[in-house]
Amino acid sequence: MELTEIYQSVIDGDAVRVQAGVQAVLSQGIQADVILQQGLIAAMEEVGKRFEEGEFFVPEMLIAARAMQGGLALLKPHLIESGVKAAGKVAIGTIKGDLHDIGKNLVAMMLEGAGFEVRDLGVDVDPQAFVKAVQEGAQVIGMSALLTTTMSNMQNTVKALQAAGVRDQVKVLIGGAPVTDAYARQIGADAYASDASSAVRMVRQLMD
Ligand code: B1M
Repeated sequence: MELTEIYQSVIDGDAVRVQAGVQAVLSQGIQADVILQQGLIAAMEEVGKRFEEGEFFVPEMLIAARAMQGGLALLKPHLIESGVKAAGKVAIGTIKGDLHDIGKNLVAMMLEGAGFEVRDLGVDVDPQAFVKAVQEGAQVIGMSALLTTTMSNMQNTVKALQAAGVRDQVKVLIGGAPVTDAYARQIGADAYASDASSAVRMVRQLMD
């Protein structure tokens, strides 16, 4: 088994083959961070590229992300053991009043695939839970909203971050179908991403 086969299996969304591949190369003595970078992360970059080019759609991206997560689960204990640092810490959630989580999960999976440590706060997330995540070390807050009726809770969260005195310790990224770049600027967020793949690009920029 070779790293290129893991790479291809992630793109194909073949979770069984990804896990078999990761196990095989680990037993060949290949280091976990090499498998992560050259197998899983490289493949998710390609998946993101194909999505942006209109070759892949949401189902293909979800299936690839799940296959990647299967491989990542096997690598995690080895990565922790070898002290490989995550690219950064992101806390993500769907805002208060909103239960839609498919897009948020996709963004979370793509961020994990890009090497970030992702804390998923779930759905219907209270502004104070985002504040707590920052106090516990999140460098980027990701908020997702699908409903126009409750998207104002994004602004309430930004205000809660300000009130708690942690706004300057964290970058805020927002997204979701009714959200726009102009809205991000209006409510004092740092960035907007229209899809999961550009969310990864934005988080990389925000961390720089
Ligand atoms: Co609801 N729903 N829904 N729904 N639902 C919408 C959003 C709606 C547009 C349908 C419609 O009327 N045409 C409408 C909202 C209208 C509006 O606000 N103007 C709506 C409504 C009204 C409702 C209810 C109020 C219905 C009711 O009960 N009367 C109710 C609300 C419940 C609540 O949240 N409190 C409700 C419930 C539900 C279900 C539970 C049945 C289900 C959700 C299941 C789940 O998520 N686990 C559901 C679904 C599936 C939808 C639609 C059909 C699909 C949403 C979806 O998953 N899209 C949706 C209609 C639609 O969008 N066409 C609809 C796929 C997903 C991959 O895309 O989430 O946009 P999306 O994520 C994208 C980008 O937006 C971006 O990246 C993702 C990947 O490319 N992105 C980010 C998302 N978050 C991001 C965060 C980022 C960056 C990018 O940074 C942090």
